[in-house]
Amino acid sequence: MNLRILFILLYCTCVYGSEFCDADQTDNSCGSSASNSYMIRQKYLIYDVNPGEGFNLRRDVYMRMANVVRKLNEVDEKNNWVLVLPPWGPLYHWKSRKVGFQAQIKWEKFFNVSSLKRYVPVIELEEFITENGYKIESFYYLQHYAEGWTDSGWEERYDIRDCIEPPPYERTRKGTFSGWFWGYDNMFAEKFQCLSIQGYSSTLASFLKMSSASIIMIDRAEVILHNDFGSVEYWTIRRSIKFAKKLIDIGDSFRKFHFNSTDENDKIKNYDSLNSPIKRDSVGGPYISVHLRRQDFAQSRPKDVPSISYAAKQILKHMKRLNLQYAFIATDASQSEFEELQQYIPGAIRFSPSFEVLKDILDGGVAIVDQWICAHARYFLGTHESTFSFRIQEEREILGFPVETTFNKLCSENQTICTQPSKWTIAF
Ligand SMILES: Nc1nc2c(ncn2[C@@H]2O[C@H](COP(=O)(O)OP(=O)(O)OP(=O)(O)O)[C@@H](O)[C@H]2O)c(=O)[nH]1
Ligand SMILES: [Mg+2]
Repeated sequence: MNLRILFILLYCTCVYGSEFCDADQTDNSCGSSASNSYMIRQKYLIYDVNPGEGFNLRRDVYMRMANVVRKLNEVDEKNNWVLVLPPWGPLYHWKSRKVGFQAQIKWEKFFNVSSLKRYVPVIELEEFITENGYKIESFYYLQHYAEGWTDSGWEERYDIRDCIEPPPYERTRKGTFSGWFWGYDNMFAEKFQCLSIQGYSSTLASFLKMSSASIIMIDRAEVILHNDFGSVEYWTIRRSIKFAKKLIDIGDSFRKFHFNSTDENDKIKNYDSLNSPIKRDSVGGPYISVHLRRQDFAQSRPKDVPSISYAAKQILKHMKRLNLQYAFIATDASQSEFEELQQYIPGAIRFSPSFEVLKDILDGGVAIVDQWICAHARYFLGTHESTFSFRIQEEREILGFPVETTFNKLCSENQTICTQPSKWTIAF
């Protein structure tokens, strides 16, 4: 063994414990005994996000994690990495109590899982448990650095560190770690560490590549940044996130019934490819769509979110200019707020599912149907910096709408300057 390898092995043992290997190590002494040069081992990355984050930011974190697994599969020839999809719920905004407790929901309820697999291997947590049981070998709780940036500013780095805040996981009497695993009480981690990290999907991939564990979980995955926001890769991942067919069908029926809007009538393209260029010649249905974010968002950002009457004034102005009779309103507004809006705009319509439909598609499904209908309109107006609005803008990009019909927002009467949203377009 030459000195360099000896040094690296000592380094790995000291810094990470014996579970880590030198990334370049080629013999089989590191890792599970099952691993040898003829066998590709299955490795799993499970992840979770800060419990306070909403549905739409979580979808963005999925993209960052999908990219981690994609990168691992590109560089790690010995293992086949699979991303485990964390079940949905409970989420703060999913308040329809009458449909029961909205938790442990599979991705297939909202998304087309076969389409996700076009970018990266994924498996639902429930199926993962059926196949592999409840044990997580290594758990990393992501955090920033206690001391902040270094003298040279922000730089890419990672280190196992003491936890800055007490994490919501506890050592059990058996020496394992328990915590909130989406309500799966039997789940546990054998090893638990806090990982300070500043970096991108690739940074996390470099760290994970060195682990010999087969089942790894990270929490607070939102700490990781996109490698290249808005790049070709970004849009390839984004385009693999298609909605569940049932939700698309509900959205399409609504469009047809209320606006006689079909892809054919409205010259809307559905690009199947994940990376083909976009033509931007879709026309969209004969209605304006608006994402009118209320509730917590309106309360916490009174300077950015208009009153109902001021929102109505702006919507009407655009309807007149575009010669449109109908306004589809996606909103979390109360019924009384919506009725107030309808007094100003008689052509305002929202999607209100029957109890049977709501029970089936849940609050997450209603949000997706709202986004789908907004995405197919002739013109879209969003709410300032709402992640819900951003997801609609992306959907419209994928459908090939002209940029000027998408990146628009409602202004608040409390703003002196109302800058329109950044144009995060598919450009390649
Ligand atoms: N059905 C429906 N639900 C909505 C609408 N707007 C907000 N919501 C609900 O509120 C949640 C919004 O939360 P986020 O996904 O965090 O988006 P955001 O709060 O607008 O944006 P950020 O907090 O900046 O991330 C959604 O997931 C929905 O549950 C809407 O137009 N229609
Ligand atoms: Mg939110």
